[in-house]
Amino acid sequence: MSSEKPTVERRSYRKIIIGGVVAAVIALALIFGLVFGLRHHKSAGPDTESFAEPWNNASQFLLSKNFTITKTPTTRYYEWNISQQTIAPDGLERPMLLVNGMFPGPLVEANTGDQIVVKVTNSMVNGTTIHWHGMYQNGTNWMDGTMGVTQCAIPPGQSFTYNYTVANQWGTYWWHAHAASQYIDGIVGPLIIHSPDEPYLDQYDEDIIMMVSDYYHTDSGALVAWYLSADSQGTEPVPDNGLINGLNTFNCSGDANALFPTGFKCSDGAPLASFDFKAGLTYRVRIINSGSFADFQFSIDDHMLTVIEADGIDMQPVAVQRLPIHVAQRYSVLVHANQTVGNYYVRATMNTNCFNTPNPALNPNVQGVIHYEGAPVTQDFNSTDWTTSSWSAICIDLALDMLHPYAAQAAPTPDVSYEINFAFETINQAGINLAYVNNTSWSPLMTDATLFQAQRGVTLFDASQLIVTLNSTNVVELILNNYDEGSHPFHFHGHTFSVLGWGGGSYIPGKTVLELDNPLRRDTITIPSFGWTVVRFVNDNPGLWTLHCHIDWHMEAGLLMQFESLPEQIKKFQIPSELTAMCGAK
Ligand SMILES: *[C@@H]1O[C@H](CO)[C@@H](O)[C@H](O)[C@H]1NC(C)=O
Ligand SMILES: *[C@@H]1O[C@H](CO)[C@@H](O)[C@H](O)[C@H]1NC(C)=O
Ligand SMILES: *[C@@H]1O[C@H](CO)[C@@H](O)[C@H](O)[C@H]1NC(C)=O
Ligand SMILES: *[C@@H]1O[C@H](CO)[C@@H](O)[C@H](O)[C@H]1NC(C)=O
Ligand SMILES: *[C@@H]1O[C@H](CO)[C@@H](O)[C@H](O)[C@H]1NC(C)=O
Ligand SMILES: *[C@@H]1O[C@H](CO)[C@@H](O)[C@H](O)[C@H]1NC(C)=O
Ligand SMILES: *[C@@H]1O[C@H](CO)[C@@H](O)[C@H](O)[C@H]1NC(C)=O
Ligand SMILES: *[C@@H]1O[C@H](CO)[C@@H](O)[C@H](O)[C@H]1NC(C)=O
Ligand SMILES: *[C@@H]1O[C@H](CO)[C@@H](O)[C@H](O)[C@H]1NC(C)=O
Ligand SMILES: *[C@@H]1O[C@H](CO)[C@@H](O)[C@H](O)[C@H]1NC(C)=O
Ligand SMILES: *[C@@H]1O[C@H](CO)[C@@H](O)[C@H](O)[C@H]1NC(C)=O
Ligand SMILES: *[C@@H]1O[C@H](CO)[C@@H](O)[C@H](O)[C@H]1NC(C)=O
Ligand SMILES: [Cu+2]
Repeated sequence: MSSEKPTVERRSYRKIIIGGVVAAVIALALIFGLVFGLRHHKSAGPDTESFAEPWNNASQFLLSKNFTITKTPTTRYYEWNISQQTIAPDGLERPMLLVNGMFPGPLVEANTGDQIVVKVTNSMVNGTTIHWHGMYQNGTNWMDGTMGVTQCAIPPGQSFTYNYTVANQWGTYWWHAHAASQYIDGIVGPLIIHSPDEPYLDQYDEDIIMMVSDYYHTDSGALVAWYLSADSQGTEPVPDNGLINGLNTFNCSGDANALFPTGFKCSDGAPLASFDFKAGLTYRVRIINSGSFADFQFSIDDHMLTVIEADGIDMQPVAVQRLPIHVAQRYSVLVHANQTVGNYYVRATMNTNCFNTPNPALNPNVQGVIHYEGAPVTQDFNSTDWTTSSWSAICIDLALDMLHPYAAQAAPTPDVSYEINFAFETINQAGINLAYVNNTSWSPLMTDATLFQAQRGVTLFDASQLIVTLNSTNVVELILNNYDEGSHPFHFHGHTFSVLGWGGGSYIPGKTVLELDNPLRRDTITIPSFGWTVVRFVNDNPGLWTLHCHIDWHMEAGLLMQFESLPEQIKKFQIPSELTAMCGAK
């Protein structure tokens, strides 16, 4: 490869042309309003004790001490019904796509070795799938839940039962729809795996989840239609708000100035997520970025965060004041409740520098509340942000040399190395901006899955599918080159990869210094703006695995490729007939 990047046209700031689209969205909003009979949202006010809404199960984010962490396997059985319902996470009522009427959706909690069985009934108008983000699915690739890759969508009115065993992993994961842009509309939830082998089990008293995400008031289908039209000129939809565990407040007068005004019914003063702390205890806080676009900087006023886990891999402890967390990444941090009894803000601040345009409705400073036992119950208090650590103006991960896995492993030596280049280009006459991985812009197969094709022995896939076939169990190196001005959080299904290095500019093989002794391992890594990232993985998990940007708008624009791992083993898969039958169903 060359040591210099070719010149790429920058996606400069572009003024958004919304005109007709806004009108269309408002019309859509009115239709939703009429059809789904918006109810009046009663603001719960500042009282932290009464913030539970019927659709928000706050208790599931406080992991129960009654859960037995054991090596004796069991089956965890769940029944889910996904439907469209109108709720108001931040006070503004909008139709969302919800599992069992809950937002965020139900917690899945299990031990390593357990079987997870989830019967999913699709009561929506569109087909859907559920992906278990970070699960290896070793030997059950067809349970990965990736539409057009490992299955066809579960048709409206039908059910499908996901059924897989968790092996060789524990930690903080999540699940989400992996069909079109549906997860943006609410189909997300936490997935926590425990094990008696976890190294930090005896170092905390309580275990809690904080899901942080960006949030849109407009149905994602309408936003995708705009994004993939010439009107957007490649500018991603910018969120209207952000949420912690599905909650935040919104200044309703902002809706009129939003990039996409909704006109929906709205109440000011919706409550923030609140967490009760007891002085002297230590909390494991599991932070999950379940959003679709924004990179956050996470902090808790006056409380240090000791990072102990990244994407399911235990880390050697490292203390930070602020933690950058990009889309689909997870961290566990230990927090000592050792400050004066009082109230403290949790801050999840969106890095708006990484948006191409402002959204006047957006307050990027998303907050939650840490309420110490004995302090007044209020959401109106003064605690101040850290002043001793600076803010990263660019969207990048924690420096690589800060994160070292607890179970040290040297980087595996590669048998094969692939260069993979990606960029956004406006190439077609319609002026639509699409994403290309080595010149292929992905779009999902709608009536087949590449896994099923591989099983049938297909070797020449559709031109919309960039698939690298890996015939043998060996170590694969990927040199990922980002020819775009944005940074992109890339997720690899079915694996954790070792991250040997990343940076701006070009990677020069043999010259750029890589971390080989005990590199970071995780499943989602941010590839910097006009930069590179080198990862390696062991190709020992048969199936069709996607490697894609987890900014959902970018995946919709085609920023996805696949690996066909061990095709001879794929041919021997016993794929349940219920799964293949869904490809024909209408
Ligand atoms: C709320 O979460 C808890 C803990 O996961 C669970 O036991 C309970 O069934 C949930 N309630 C609802 C209404 O989903
Ligand atoms: C946990 O177990 C205790 C004792 O068995 C019981 O009293 C309590 O209700 C349980 N808590 C939950 C959340 O199930
Ligand atoms: C799923 O939810 C929808 C909407 O609430 C309801 O009409 C339907 O009966 C539910 N189906 C099942 C199988 O529970
Ligand atoms: C997947 O399973 C194969 C065969 O049992 C095993 O050799 C391999 O180590 C497993 N990989 C992972 C990531 O668990
Ligand atoms: C899940 O799969 C296992 C085999 O891996 C099977 O024994 C079990 O019956 C399945 N459970 C359901 C509910 O489908
Ligand atoms: C159904 O899918 C279409 C096409 O992707 C999309 O425009 C629409 O918004 C979706 N409807 C719902 C309710 O999600
Ligand atoms: C909401 O925004 C309006 C317009 O910017 C402003 O006048 C008002 O003070 C804000 N309300 C609150 C509660 O912040
Ligand atoms: C509180 O704990 C943190 C470690 O999490 C430590 O750095 C800090 O010094 C402690 N502060 C007090 C007041 O004990
Ligand atoms: C917070 O500080 C402001 C400005 O110093 C003050 O007006 C306000 O009363 C304080 N609020 C509380 C709850 O202490
Ligand atoms: C991607 O393109 C580069 C440059 O042409 C080439 O060297 C590389 O082999 C391609 N990678 C794949 C996976 O096809
Ligand atoms: C992509 O296509 C362009 C134009 O056809 C060509 O110049 C370039 O080399 C291709 N890049 C890759 C990585 O294949
Ligand atoms: C993988 O195996 C197939 C079938 O034997 C062969 O056609 C192909 O060239 C092999 N690919 C590589 C990269 O070795
Ligand atoms: Cu991206």
